[in-house]
Formats: sequence, structure tokens, C-alpha cells
Amino acid sequence: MIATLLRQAVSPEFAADVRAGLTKPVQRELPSKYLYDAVGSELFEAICLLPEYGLTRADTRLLQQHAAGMVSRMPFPAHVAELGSGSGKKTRILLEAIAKRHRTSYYPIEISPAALAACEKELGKMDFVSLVGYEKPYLEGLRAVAARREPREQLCVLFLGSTIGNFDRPAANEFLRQVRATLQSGDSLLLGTDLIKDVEVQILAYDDPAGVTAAFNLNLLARINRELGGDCQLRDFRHLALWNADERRIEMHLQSMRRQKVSISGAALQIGLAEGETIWTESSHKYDPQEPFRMAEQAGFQQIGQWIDVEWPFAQNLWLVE
Ligand code: AVI
Repeated sequence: MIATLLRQAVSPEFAADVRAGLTKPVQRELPSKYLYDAVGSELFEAICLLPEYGLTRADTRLLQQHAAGMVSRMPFPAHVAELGSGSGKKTRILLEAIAKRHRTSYYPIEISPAALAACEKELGKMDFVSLVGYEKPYLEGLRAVAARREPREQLCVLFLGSTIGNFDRPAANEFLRQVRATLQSGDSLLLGTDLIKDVEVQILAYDDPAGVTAAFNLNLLARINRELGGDCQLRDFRHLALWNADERRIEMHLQSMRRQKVSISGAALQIGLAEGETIWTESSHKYDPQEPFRMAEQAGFQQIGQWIDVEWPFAQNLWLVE
């Protein structure tokens, strides 16, 4: 009774996605966006500090070393929109470089209210930067930002941290085409892409010995229990990180350690899992350095700059709408 009262109202979208994903015939799946509830977002912040996960540090280093050079190639961005701002710490470096040249408006676009609040706290009081947050899905937020500017004011879109890698390649291309469709000549996109590296290094980045990534992945089942009245026994699942060489991606799965039944009342679902069967929860695609140039062309941009970190293969790519 108390547990029922404490449980949050069931989100119909979450329930429908869980139901659709867990009843897929060949490979069960759960959409990776549901990894980021309040607990998952904190665990992701912890992942970014792990010695094995060099991605965030490489992303930040490149901004620290090259922000001025990046900004000098962008036609004066009066507006900066960021897709998935997170805490906003990395963005400060870039906004400081822009604010040295001129005043700018910054629009973090986030579906997580907690992340948006953290970003507003971090960046809300910068000189020469005014901040307006959008709690919306990426494209919806971007369209709203594009609609509020004056005709000749340029917009720079930031999509950092290799979040593009969490989309399948065809979906990433389509997403980038849609980003392009909201932009006009002289607008730019700064895109972070994690590059292919030694397989062992990649696996360790997603299966760290401290078990933080495992907790991040397993929290998805805990979230289903909390929000949808599921009865998943977390100790009967384990975190798996695999390198899929054909698709050039790390895949995270939750593997059932025994034959078991799971019921999720909020999704009107009961399923039987075989021993060893997996639920696929996330893909992180990795790129070769030339790939962003081809992606830019396909989406209708021109790549005008690329900066690669020397310690951890990761690229910042600057694209321009000509
Ligand atoms: C947010 N995204 C780019 C991270 C990644 O590397 O794919 C999410 C993550 N998953 C496990 N570790 C980190």
C-alpha cells in the first residue's frame, strides 16, 4: 500500500516503450533515453570521472585547447543552442571564448529538468551571456530557438560528448538532416564524436571495474520497478558490454542470469526470460576520423574543422551551412 502510494504516476509513454521493447521477437530492447532518470543522470556524471572512461575528459580538453580557434571559424554566433547540455561545465569554456568577441544568447535544450536546473546554475550568471533553457526534445527545442532569432543573426548548435553515437547510423544521419533543416546559411554545428580505439580500452570504458556503468545499466530495471510497478530482481541480471565490430559500436545489454518471469503491472506485461538472454539497452557508435566529413556532406553541411585529442581518440568537428 505504502509502496503503491510512493510510486510515481505511470508515464504512458514509458509504459508503452517498455512494453514494445520487451516484447520484440528476436532481441528484446529498452530505449537508452530511459537510463537518465535522477539516479541514472548522477551515475552518468560519475562515469564521466572514471579513469577508464576518457571520453568526457577528451571532449573537455579539446574545448580548453581549441575554443578560440573553433569560435574564430564560426560566423559570429549571436545565438548558441546546445542539444543535451548536461551540467553545462564543458559549455562554459566555449561560451567564454564567444563572449570575448560579442554578446550571446545561450539556449540549453534538455528533456531532464534536473540537468537543465544544474546547467542554469552553472551558466546562468556569465557576463555577456543570457541563458534561456528549453525543457524539450532536441529538435522541438531547436525549432523554437531558430524561430526566435532575427533574420541575419547566426546560430551555432552544440552537440557534444558523442551523444550522436547513441543513435544508429541511419537514425543519426536523419537526425542531422533535420538539424540542418532548421538552420540557415552561416549557421554552424560543433559535433563531438568518439573515435574507434583498441577494443579492450573501449570495453573497459563501458564495463569499469568499480561497477559504476553496471549500476547505471541496472538502474533501468530499478526504474521500471519504481515507476511501473515491475518486479525485476536486479541480482538475477548482469551488465554486459560488447564490441560489435560489424556495426562499430559498443552495445550495453542486461543479461538474465537464470530462467525467470518478470511482471510489470504498469505496462500490463508479463514475460519469460531464458537463462543467458539479453535485453539491449544502449549503443555507443564509434567513428573513424574521416566519417564525420561524409556525415556532414550527407546532412547538407560542410566540415570546416576537426580537432583530435592526443590522449583519447575523440574528435570535435565543426560544420558550416554554406
Ligand atoms: C551519453 N553517451 C554519449 C554515453 C556514451 O558513451 O555512449 C553514455 C554512456 N553509456 C555508458 N557509459 C556512458
